[in-house]
Amino acid sequence: MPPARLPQLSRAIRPSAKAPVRIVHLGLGAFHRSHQAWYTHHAGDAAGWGIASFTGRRPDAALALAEQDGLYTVVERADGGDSFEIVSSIVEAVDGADVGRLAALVAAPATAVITLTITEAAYRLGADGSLDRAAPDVVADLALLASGSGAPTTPLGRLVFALAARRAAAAGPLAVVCCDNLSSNGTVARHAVVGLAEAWDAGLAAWIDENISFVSTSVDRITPRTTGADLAAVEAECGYRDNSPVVAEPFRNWVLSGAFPAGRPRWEDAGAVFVDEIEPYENRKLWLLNGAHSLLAYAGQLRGHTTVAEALADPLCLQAVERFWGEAEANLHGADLRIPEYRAELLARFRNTRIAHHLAQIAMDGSTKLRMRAVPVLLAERAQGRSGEAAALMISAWMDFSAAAAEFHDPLATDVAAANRLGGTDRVRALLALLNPDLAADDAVVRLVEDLSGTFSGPAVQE
Ligand code: CS2
Repeated sequence: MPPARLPQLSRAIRPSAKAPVRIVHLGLGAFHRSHQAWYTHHAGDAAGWGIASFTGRRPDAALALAEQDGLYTVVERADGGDSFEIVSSIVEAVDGADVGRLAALVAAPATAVITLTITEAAYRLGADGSLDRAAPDVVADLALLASGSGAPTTPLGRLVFALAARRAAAAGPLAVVCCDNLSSNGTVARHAVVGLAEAWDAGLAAWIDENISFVSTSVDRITPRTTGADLAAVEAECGYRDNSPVVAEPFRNWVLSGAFPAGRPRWEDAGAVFVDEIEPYENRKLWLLNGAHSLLAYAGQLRGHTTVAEALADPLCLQAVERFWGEAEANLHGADLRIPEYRAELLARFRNTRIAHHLAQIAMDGSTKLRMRAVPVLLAERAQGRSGEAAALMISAWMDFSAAAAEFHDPLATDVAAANRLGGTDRVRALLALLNPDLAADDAVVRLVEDLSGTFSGPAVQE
């Protein structure tokens, strides 16, 4: 007999009716399910907080989840073994292209929170940190919004469209909670959303500014892409077929800062922390965890490694990470940051060989990520009269990788390819300009980055 599928199981595990939709999410992917949906499932008042989760570019994840009534298994993968749990906070899984449904839900007075995991690149920030109104998809969405002749296709275009519906319905304020790995992510989201709205309808932009609270958060849970073997493991252990399980490490962290004018779930019951000042926590996570990830992604692949754990076992990569952490730490200020413990914990998390976290996945969208992970540390080091060599090495590894990789996914891939054709110092300067114009104008930085080229490849490597 084939194993029972999750829809059959759903009747047994949902104690009563589904929770009402009070949260709308954009970016239905593995991380959303291992993080925000997990926290919502574990909130003390979870019965009152259902999530309607929308996909980004493709409908697939929504279709698979909808077939299972929104239910899925979280496989918590520790060094010592797996544990399995069914999460039921997603009550509606929707194709992101269904902008009508998005607008209806955002316009509903019961909706109190909109969470976002739309990727760092989706905020369409230029190297100066403001919305790039010339980006082709931003231009296309603005044309669609202005003519009213079709639905926007970018996550922010869809969000602005849906907020216009909330304004028209006079449904009142709510909170937008940015869960992407950007510093001051609430402020970034506000600038991007208001910037887009302004280019369409100044009245809407003013309404958003007054009524929408943009909450900043630091989110953390390593969640590699689910594989066929993970589906088989769930089936073998749990006795049912789940076509959308998600695998994550046991560690999780969520720090939030900002107002929730229409309420929120009791995420603190699940371990979320609410703070007044988020920047030190954000930078600790972005620089130490994500910074090391990006460094390993480029250095590790140049050295022939595939996963984070493999790269970290290479002394040259480990040394580069430790040095970068040294520079980052010198610029992290704040009480209770417990940096030595945090670093030790990170090494243990990265060394969890049961989590196959692929470097190729982390390497994507490097131009956007490095602006958050390497550039601030390098600028801070330079401002204090130091070289910033370890942060410069991350940038140099990214450049080497961009020239060598068979596949290079990046919103600026065309500009990166054009810069790579220049060669020599011009190439380094042009690539740096894509990350930060000030760095590109600093001859000492350009020289340093150029000199570091080749560190992770060829015989010139010094250990
Ligand atoms: C990673 C993150 O892909 C990446 O860029 O650095 O997804 C990282 O795994 C998460 O932020 C961990 O919380």
